[in-house]
Amino acid sequence: MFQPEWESMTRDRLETLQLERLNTVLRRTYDNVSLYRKKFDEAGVSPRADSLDDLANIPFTVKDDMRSQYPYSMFAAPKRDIVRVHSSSGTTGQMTVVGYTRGDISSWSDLMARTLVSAGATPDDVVQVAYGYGLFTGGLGVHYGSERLGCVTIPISGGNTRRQVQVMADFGVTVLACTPSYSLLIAETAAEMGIDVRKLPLRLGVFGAEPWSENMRTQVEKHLGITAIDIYGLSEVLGPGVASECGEQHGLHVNEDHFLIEIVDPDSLEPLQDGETGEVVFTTLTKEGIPVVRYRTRDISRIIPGQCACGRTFRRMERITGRTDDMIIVRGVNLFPSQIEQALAGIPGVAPHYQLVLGKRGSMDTVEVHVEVAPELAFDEVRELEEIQRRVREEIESALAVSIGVKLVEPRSIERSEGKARRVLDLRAEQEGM
Ligand code: DLL
Repeated sequence: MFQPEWESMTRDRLETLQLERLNTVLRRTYDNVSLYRKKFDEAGVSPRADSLDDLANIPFTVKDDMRSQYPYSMFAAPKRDIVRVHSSSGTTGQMTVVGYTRGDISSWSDLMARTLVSAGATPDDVVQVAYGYGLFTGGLGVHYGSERLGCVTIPISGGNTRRQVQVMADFGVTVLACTPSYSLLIAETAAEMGIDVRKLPLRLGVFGAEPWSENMRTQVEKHLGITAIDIYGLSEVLGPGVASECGEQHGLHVNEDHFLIEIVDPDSLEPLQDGETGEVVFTTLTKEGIPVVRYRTRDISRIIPGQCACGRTFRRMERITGRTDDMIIVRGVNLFPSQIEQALAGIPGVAPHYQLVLGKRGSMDTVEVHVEVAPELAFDEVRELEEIQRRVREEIESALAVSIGVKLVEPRSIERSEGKARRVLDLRAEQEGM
């Protein structure tokens, strides 16, 4: 399923294909979705591109556009052609619905098979799909790709972590698919059950759906004894299968035959060059049910310049550092939870479990990092704890140029997640006026 005829295309051929597909999508959205027709007309642009550069004149699409069209008005295919819906996982506000035609499900399955292959999976693998099944795209997305590749596919979904461990051990699981934070909970639970995951046949993890740092990867690889691969996607654009790492573990190849990627300045919205960091914007090139044009993801990344050693020519997106809406501003300094995670790297005595707690003192916003101490450390070793606390504070200050309160908390006291971890706990509304 490595498809060199697609994945290793020359830039010229790829751009010719992209332009052809882009024109089909522009026409399709203009003709079938009133929101796009209105946006294009108001901006005075025709649904036609003579070159890929013309994309820069086309209006963006944002989450609120999708919300305003809830549930079905963004669909570009008649309802009788839609065979599946999913929904975005946003925790606040109106949810958004995305629809897939039979053709969409087929290309999604192919893209997910491609994702698994580039991660290093083969039809001989046994894949435990511990992403949630349901409206979330993770479970069914990976499931269809795994079946398409021909793996033994275990649709266990998220949760019931002891059973995850049992199944992993009994069924000879070789590939685990879940969020990176959940993989650590599975490893912790296995240890409690007296099972050493590192001694099991498990060899590969396909992890995504939440931001994670290089440090977290090191922890996951160490605790599970596997290679951990980063996979990325979002429901508005497809679900998983938009971009993923190859064995080089150096950037996520964007499936550029199906998606156009742009990086734009989040303030001016001007397109940025390869190498420059900004907001990721996608245009789908093959979706039928719900094509999107210049969708602003709010994810922050950059294109890594240059070719990958694996032979794929699709450009690589650097791991997502955070989302514009997860960004915290502390005394004028912008920071993302994943930067804190990275700063905790290599400090002995702390576990990779942390949370940023936002509060209020009077009218002042406060922020404090809660970090778990490693289980092997005695929590009553006051001197040692003080020393760790000092180091954490110093590391954060030197990496991020801002000083933040640090509180060490007991092992396992930070809430574990079976899906996306909650890295920011916002208590400001509760503490208002305290
Ligand atoms: O999380 C799709 C997915 C499922 C991706 C399984 C990978 C694996 P949503 O629920 O719509 O879709 O959330 C999309 O999650 O905009 C990012 O902010 C974040 N995200 C997804 N993958 C990664 C990743 C799925 N590898 C939102 N690294 C996106 C960092 C990620 N953030």
